[in-house]
Amino acid sequence: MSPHSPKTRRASSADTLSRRIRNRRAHIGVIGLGYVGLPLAVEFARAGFKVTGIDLREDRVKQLLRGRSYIQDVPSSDVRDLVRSGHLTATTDFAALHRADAVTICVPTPLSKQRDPDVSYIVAAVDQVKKYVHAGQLVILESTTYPGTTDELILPELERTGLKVGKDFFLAFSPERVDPGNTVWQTRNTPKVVGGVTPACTRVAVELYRERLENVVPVSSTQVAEMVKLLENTFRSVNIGLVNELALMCARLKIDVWEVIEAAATKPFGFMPFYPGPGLGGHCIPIDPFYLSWKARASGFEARFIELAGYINGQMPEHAVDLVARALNSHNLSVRGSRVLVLGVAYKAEIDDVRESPSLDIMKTLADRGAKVEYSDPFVPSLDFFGRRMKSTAVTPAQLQRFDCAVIVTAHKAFPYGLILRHSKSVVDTRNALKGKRSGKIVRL
Ligand code: SAJ
Repeated sequence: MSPHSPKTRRASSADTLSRRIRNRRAHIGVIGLGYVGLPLAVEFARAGFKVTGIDLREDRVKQLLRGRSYIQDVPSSDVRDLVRSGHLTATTDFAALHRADAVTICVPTPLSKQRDPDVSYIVAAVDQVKKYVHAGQLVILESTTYPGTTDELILPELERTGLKVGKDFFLAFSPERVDPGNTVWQTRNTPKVVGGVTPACTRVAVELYRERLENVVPVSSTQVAEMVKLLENTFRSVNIGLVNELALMCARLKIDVWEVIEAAATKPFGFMPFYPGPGLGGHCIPIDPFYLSWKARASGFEARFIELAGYINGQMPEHAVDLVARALNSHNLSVRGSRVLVLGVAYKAEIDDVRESPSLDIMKTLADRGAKVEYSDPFVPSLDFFGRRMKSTAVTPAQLQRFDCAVIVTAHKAFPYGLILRHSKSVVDTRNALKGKRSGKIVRL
């Protein structure tokens, strides 16, 4: 084969990049330093790569350069050591991508007000990437999005530079699988699915991740990789919707749904327990499935499970408020004028993130119906609640006695549940946190 044939030239870009990856000479850019991007940047830096994190938020960049982490799962000591050693740096300037051999995009993918995918953060990131994309560079999108985003939205923009994918630059999708607060499964040991636009794209992306991550799973295309993530999160949303509907059924049938699920979970095969709750929080499960149903609708298909699960899960905060109303009514009180303490505002236990938290919906509905609402959350000392600065109320006997009802919305381990039951007039338990406790004060979901 002549040294100048296209095959040789094509291999030279991929081989050059592979070599730079193998000898850790590759410089990695990570766009978006949130709960996905920062752990990823730290892992690549720990592997010995020079990593430049890029974020629009100057406060985050400054904190990182001072060796401080703002992500619960990333210790500040790690950031400090990696910044000191020169393996990790951060900037708001995208020009840093000029020297990047690999760029990962880890930006938010929320829903618009019309509940359609909002890919504006991806578009803004790609507008920057395409200024600096060069021969031998690998670009990977990690943000959860609808199947087709990488090939339909990113690829054309990057090829508009005249560079050819799979020959000059390489493009892949690899879904993030971060479970905030999970101390067992973290970025390094969670299997990583990767799909490239071309086989060469898949190969170099797999090689990069394999330098640090324990288990990298190549798939045949970016669409497959995009769809894998949406299946994972739709699976959760639909199953949570199923048990939430079961909870509403069991309430009418006077059956303890928690006992039903606990007994069903003894089945050693073919069953996976999910638990009812006051609603779905976080920036993934309540949102990602609607990226899939939007894409399905665009191709003339109605994703009914997704829509139905979204409807049922969306009803749960209102159901929790109805339970509070029932608890108050049993003391001849109405919601209007009653004092209610919401226990837990993070969207799930043991974390500090309040995004899309059902607690906020519950607090808003209670306040709209005239209740005087306070909250307590050991992970959230203060909260900006519809323009009102709120502080977490301490859970003490004296404080509990100030309220007509306490509602457990996020069951942090740190809550003193015995004390809460003893000193509250009534307790609504939406998380089975008072499992096994018998008291006329308790109203259970
Ligand atoms: N929830 C229930 N019942 C359940 C499980 C969860 O009501 O049985 C609620 C939670 O309280 C929370 C919401 O659903 O409000 C989301 O819970 P989650 O456990 O899915 O938490 P996330 O969104 O932080 O993490 C998920 C990952 N979780 C797990 O795999 C356990 C995973 O789906 C994704 O890797 C990640 O989001 C993501 O980024 O997509």
